[in-house]
Amino acid sequence: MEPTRAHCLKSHSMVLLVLVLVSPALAAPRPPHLGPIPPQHLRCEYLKNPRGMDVLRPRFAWWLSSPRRGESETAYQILVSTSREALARNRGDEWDSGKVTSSQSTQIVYAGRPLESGMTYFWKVRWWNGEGDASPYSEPARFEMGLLHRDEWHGEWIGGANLLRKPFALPGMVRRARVYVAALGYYQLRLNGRRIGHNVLDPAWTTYPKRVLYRTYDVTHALRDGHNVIGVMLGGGWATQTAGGIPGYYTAPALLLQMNITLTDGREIGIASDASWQMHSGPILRDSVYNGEIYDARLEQPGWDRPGFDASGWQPARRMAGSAGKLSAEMMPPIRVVDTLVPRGMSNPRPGVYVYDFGQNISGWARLRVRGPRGTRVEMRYAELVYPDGTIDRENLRGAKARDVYILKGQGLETFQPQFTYHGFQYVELTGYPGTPGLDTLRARVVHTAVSPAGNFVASNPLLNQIQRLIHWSQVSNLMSIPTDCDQRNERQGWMGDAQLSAEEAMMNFNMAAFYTNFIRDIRDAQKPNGEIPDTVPHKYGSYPADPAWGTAYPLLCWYMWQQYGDRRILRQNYAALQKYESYLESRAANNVLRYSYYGDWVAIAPTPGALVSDFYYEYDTRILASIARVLGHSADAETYSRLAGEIRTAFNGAFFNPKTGQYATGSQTADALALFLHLPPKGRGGQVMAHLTNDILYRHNTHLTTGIIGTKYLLPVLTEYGRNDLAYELATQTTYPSWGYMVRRGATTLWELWQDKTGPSMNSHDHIMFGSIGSWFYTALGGIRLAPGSQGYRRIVFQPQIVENLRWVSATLDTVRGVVSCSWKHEPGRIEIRVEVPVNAGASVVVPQEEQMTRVVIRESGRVVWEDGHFVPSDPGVLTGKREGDGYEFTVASGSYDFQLTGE
Ligand code: RAM
Repeated sequence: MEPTRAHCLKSHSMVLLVLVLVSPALAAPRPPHLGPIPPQHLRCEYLKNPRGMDVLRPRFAWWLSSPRRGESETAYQILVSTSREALARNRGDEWDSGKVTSSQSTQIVYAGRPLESGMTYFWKVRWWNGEGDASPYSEPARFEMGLLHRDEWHGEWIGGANLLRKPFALPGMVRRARVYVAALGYYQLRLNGRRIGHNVLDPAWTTYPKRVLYRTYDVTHALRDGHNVIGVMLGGGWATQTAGGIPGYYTAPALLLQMNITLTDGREIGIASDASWQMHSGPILRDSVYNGEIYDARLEQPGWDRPGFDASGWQPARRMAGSAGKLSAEMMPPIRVVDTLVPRGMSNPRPGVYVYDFGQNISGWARLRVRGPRGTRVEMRYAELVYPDGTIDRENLRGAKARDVYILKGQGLETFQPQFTYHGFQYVELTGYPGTPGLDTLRARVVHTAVSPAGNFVASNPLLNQIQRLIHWSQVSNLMSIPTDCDQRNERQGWMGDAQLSAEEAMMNFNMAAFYTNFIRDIRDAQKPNGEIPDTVPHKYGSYPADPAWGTAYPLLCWYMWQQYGDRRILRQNYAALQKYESYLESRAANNVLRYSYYGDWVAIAPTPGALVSDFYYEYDTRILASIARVLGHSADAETYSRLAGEIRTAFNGAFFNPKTGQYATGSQTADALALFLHLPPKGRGGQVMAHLTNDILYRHNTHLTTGIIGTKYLLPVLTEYGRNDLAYELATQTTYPSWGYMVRRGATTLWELWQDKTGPSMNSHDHIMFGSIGSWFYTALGGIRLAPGSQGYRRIVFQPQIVENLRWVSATLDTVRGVVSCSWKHEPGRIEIRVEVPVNAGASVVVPQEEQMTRVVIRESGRVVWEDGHFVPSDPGVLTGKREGDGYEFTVASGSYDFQLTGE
């Protein structure tokens, strides 16, 4: 029984006894209790309990947490078994790593018996801390393999119609059943009248002729002894969509399906797609990513996906050529309906025309509720904007029809939502509605790849929070199995420039590891034998070879995967292809200058030569490749690439630096900022370039930026790095054109493609993520969370918040591969507080800045003095060292939470 207050008051001696028992200070030292790692902190290939993997040596990861400071992992043990029971008895019959002396808690490569197709594996892990205490084992987690060999797929590609069905009988009860589904286009899977899974717009868009992804579903409980029916609805998706003038890969969608069933008596039964399936055209008259869906409910086939249905009007399914490409497991979060929005208002600008405002620009579709006579045609048209008279403005959708049509069957309340399209919109226009619609007639369904949030940034200036919100929404609405440029017009492509510029922001705000792992493979799939990669992946729009500022997505995404997640494997897997890409760039350079360019500093206000932008990335890519070579231990290559990078640097300065004026090329902010970002200016000239840059911002442009998407990514980080964070902050919080604040003031809920609001119709998306690159600066500069130089995966962190005069506080948190990393600060005259959190197995330095005229500085950490009279005061557990550093004080700390307080006069 816990001692209660009444007990304790009984007598003095009793109080003492209780104190001795409960006070850690007085009690004899006991080994700390290490709890088991909670199941939500276990990952396999970046996923929680993944189903259907085809990585033969998957990687495990776990996050450790401990209330104690300076906690570290010194060893771990992983057990993997095919049986939960064996695992419960601590038997790792597939793999017992034994006690491995290591401080690694991520990227631990499976090294057990070969993993087999379709098998489920259970695993658990325990760890030892610095004192040698072992934690209990975690709860078991699981992972399941997909079909590892092509010959395990017994079916054929079939299609010919929107609806496909296969009745079959099972001679017994089911112990276990899995369905593996691949499609060219989109599918919805049904079994015995029930929808299977929650994925929509599946599978991911890939270069289908090269690779098609499949998903794995557990359908054990959807099957029954006796008659069963599989039903599949097919949509064209990207398989049939004409885009950028290039026709779809195929003229019709196709399905490849394999169902593997084990009965309770051990019998194995396989069902696969083939010409014995039945097909019917069904109610979807037309579906297209850009143009929406036309659905005639009168053509529904009630009961088609259940046993007992009369399929006499159906035809045998058609065999399709399908794809000869590789079948790979889809190992990233699926696209899902992640939220449902209620309209904020409804207006009736013209007779019979109703316009719903959902208050937020999103990707997805509307859900309609309607009652009315059979054959009534209701149309929903989507828009990001409205005209002053309240009608929808669709000029910026270009050729996309972006509408869904529902034709009523006339049977009471009917609900409809499209399945094989999506739209980018804030407004929906409803016409043809029988009667007067109400607010509850429409809901907006928010649809995108269901990545989980990983970061949080809040500050005392509401404008920053509004910008953060715009970034969040623009980012998610542009995750549709690939990173897209926009979600509304007839484009929605995997533009690599947009992808590379937003990747760091995305990795801070969301868990992107699995998503980018897939996209990087897509890039590799798109590479030509001479090393070229395209502007868009999968390639539809733009050119082969990519503009170098777009192609750089390949090396940069790989490198960010290493920095953010410590993923060495991705570097290894792509190294040869990256080298080929580098050789391609070399072949296009003359005298070490790479000049070819199509877009340059895209959508800039002040011009910068495209050649400068391309050559900047040539240097950057070469340098990154040298770093990758170093990580992989290819030291000769590292030497070669470093040398080449040096030569490019010299040539860059020769080509673009003006030693008289101390500016690069046109002297645009982008030109100067790019050079400064890579420290390219000749020795001793950096200050002059920086002065030219800040003058341009302050005096020529009245504290405004003039950068396009390329310059914007680097401008603020450069200002911060070179000591002008105050100016970076002014740009970040500017509210007049051009600025993020201007977008906010004009009512934006997602970021625009252009700094200008409504300009010409052709290039005027109101949901592009490119300018969202500022999001990483929020975390690294204002939030102050940075990787220590040379570190990866948040093993060593530098907390160096940039304390801005007009900002009272900031709070930034990242869920990293190692656990939670956070930094929050607040300041008032004479006082600065910084709280940080460092995960187990990590270490950090905390730079506590000082206000300019402060004297007699005292710094406390959790109330204990750590700096006084100009000296570090050791005593505080966890705070290891302290020294003066620049304008501040730098402390090194071990893992744990710290609360620094600087006071001064
Ligand atoms: C536009 C895209 C994209 C950009 C390219 C160059 O069409 O929307 O944002 O990367 O052009």
